[in-house]
Amino acid sequence: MSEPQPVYLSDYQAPAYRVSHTQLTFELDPAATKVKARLLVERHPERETGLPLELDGEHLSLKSIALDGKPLEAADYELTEQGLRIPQVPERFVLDTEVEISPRDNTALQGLYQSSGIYCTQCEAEGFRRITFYPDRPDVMATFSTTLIGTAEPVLLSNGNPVEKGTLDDGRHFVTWEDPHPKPSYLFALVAGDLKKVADRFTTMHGREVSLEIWVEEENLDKTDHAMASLKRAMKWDEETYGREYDLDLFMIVAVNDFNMGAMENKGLNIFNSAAVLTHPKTATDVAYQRVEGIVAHEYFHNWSGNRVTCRDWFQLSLKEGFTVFRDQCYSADTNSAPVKRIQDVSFFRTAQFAEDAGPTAHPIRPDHYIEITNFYTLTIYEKGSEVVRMLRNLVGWEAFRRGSDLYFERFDGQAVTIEDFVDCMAEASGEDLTRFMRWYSQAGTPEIDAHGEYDYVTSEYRLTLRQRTPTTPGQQDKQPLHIPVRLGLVGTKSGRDLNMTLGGETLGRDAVIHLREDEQEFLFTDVAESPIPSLLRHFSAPVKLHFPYSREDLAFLLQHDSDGFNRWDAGQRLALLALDDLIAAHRNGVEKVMDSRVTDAFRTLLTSRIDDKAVLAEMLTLPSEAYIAEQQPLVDVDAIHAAREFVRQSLALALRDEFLAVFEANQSDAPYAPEPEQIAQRSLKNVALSYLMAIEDEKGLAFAQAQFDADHNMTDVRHALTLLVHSSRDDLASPALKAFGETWSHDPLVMDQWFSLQVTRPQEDAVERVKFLMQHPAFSLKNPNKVRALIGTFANQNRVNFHRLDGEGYRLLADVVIKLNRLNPEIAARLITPLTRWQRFDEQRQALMKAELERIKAEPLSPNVYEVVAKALA
Ligand code: 0A1
Ligand code: ZN
Repeated sequence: MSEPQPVYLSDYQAPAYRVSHTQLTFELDPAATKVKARLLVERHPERETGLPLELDGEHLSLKSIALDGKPLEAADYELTEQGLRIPQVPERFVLDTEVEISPRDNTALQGLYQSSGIYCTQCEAEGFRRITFYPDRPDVMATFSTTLIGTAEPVLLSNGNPVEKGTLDDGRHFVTWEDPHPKPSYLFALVAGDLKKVADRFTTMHGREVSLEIWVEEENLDKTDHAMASLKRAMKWDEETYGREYDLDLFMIVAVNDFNMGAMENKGLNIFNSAAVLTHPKTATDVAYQRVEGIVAHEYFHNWSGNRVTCRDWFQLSLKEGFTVFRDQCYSADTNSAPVKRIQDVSFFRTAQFAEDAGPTAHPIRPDHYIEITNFYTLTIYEKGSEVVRMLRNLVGWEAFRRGSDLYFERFDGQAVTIEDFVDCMAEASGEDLTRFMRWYSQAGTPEIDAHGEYDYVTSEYRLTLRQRTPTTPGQQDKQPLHIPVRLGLVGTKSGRDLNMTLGGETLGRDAVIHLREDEQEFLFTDVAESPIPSLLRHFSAPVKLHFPYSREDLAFLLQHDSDGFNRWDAGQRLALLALDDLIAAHRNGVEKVMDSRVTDAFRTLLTSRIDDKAVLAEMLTLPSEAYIAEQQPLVDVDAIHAAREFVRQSLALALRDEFLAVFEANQSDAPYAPEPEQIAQRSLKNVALSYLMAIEDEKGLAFAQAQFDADHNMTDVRHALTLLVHSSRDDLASPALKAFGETWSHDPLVMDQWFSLQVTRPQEDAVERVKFLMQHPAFSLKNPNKVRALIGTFANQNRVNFHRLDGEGYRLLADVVIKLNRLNPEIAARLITPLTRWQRFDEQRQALMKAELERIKAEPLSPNVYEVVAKALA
């Protein structure tokens, strides 16, 4: 294979031809599906006449082709690996093609494929070209009419509304669907197979009735309630919050077992990874319930932010994804505990997105080139994109933001647009100058702010200096200063209250935002009544790293007194990190580890003071993860980090055993399971307490864990108890529990995913061997992305001590899987490599081992997906 070539944003041109209407007919067959396409094509008004027609097409076998009804001769067109080219076409014409494809053999899960016998499609980003010859780019928008012909299958679904159905002379069934909304090919979908539906209704803000349907395999009919309830809440929320109403008579969700991502927003026919729809108290954890709610909302919200207004090209991906993630985060915050949602989102973001931004695949929210677009469905495009939209909302204020959003949807309805178009609407609606703000979209890397402050007792002035720098990233040496909104308060060291802030004669109040726009700025607060400790970057007001020389006493103080719940939590995290730093150093130097009593005292206060929000308390009692601790270290020492964190957990458990016991006992409940915020909070607090007790394998803790497993009340509790047993040294308890669980749930793939994950996160030394052993399990399959993620992905990303084993076996295992998957499913293979791409962060010995595995992968004949990631990692 020749080296794959990048595509550049700067090369963008409007398409030479556009398609006004697309008519498709599918004769479904596992190995030989016939696809007939009739395209109504016309020259793009902005492009010159006489250009050739170029259609994308991959893995298609062309059976016939005709232009305006006349079959084309072989000399009239050219077929290549990438598609079909007709050098001479009229200004307007009808193109008919017929191709054959094999859904059964499609293991890449892009285009038309089969999942557990069900036909389904995934067309974003460039999957439609595996279905028929087409200008497969988002700025070509057409109305679609689709006829599905199936042998025995009565369920034949596509976008829009069903307009005709019946039986053909040969006994086959057909259904014709019409989608009146012009859409790009990536939003096309079809589903056919033995599925059952759960139906409901929604009345829109203007009184229109919409049928809601969730289609699943029969055995999952009892697992759709939560997704349906979430969908209705999301529809209502989008009307109330953004004034967005649904625009078809029918909205369908389909659950499939084999899916590369979480879900897909195809117009009127969202296709979901079954893991992102199905829930039942006995099979899904609280985390899964919340994930389902968020993803159902996310896909639904795309109907406007993505479908009605779409992206001009794939460089604009964050236009729809950043905005839609922001919308789903706000929705989840409104329906659950807002402070906890923010803590969890930020905690994940700072661990995973910061690592991406600091690694060899770092890219701006709007990249300027790519080899394979599926590699760009990243935390940067999605989550950092959302943080930037959040900053916009905060900069202009909610009301102007809403006006800007209305303007955006009105002005660009039915069009394919750019990130500038979106930001321009916000600037227009608010009157703000957002020119410098746009740099957030083009500059990669996480900005760092070095802050320091000085209080002058004589003048009562507080001088805060902020300096920003963005580290260089691959291909981007020079960084410009960004516009960084810093939300802050000055907490009085005497009163423990937020002090009034006056800046340049202007009263800001007790909680305000200051704007850092230059490399360095000084903020002089006057009339500061007492010496303050600054509480900076409240609510994580910008996606940056903030350095401030807080003492441990400062942090303990903020943990108690900060009026901002988010920063109170963050003060606790910073305090724990400082203690962990010392312990990591002690471990490396072979010195005895000593627990910092300030951390123990802070935890004691938390455990004994009355905090109303139990979910926030549970977060505060949770130490930073090993991955997040690693993020803070100049060089990652996985063993020292693990040892230090375990030492802190055990020291806390020993010192506060009775307090943890009391919290555990006070929060047990046998109320019927409900995925409601109060219950979820109570369970998480109880389970955090149990984790501490199990860190020292306390007798009572062990008994509680066993009893919680045996009680079999709900999956959250069962899974947590089982995980604690399996991660303990008590194989006598763990083995029978694991066996019983595996047997009970062998029929349920989503529960088996959890069974795999909790075993391969075991800290014990045999983890690599266990992964290999489980790969032979009948429930495992390399062809199923959920299984690969549950077993291999979880191991490589969450079992840090074992993945980074010094004999290199963890790395070798991952590389072996990547090499196999490269042929089966390049998209999943490319994603799986991530932990190996972070080799620069480790010691020389591990660096060498990791690079050797990357080189071994690189020597294979590679898909563009894997090639792009490996080439960047080794550049
Ligand atoms: N647009 C979907 C995510 C998605 C992207 C690519 C896919 O296949 C390659 C599948 C789904 C979303 O944001 O939910
Ligand atoms: Zn999305």
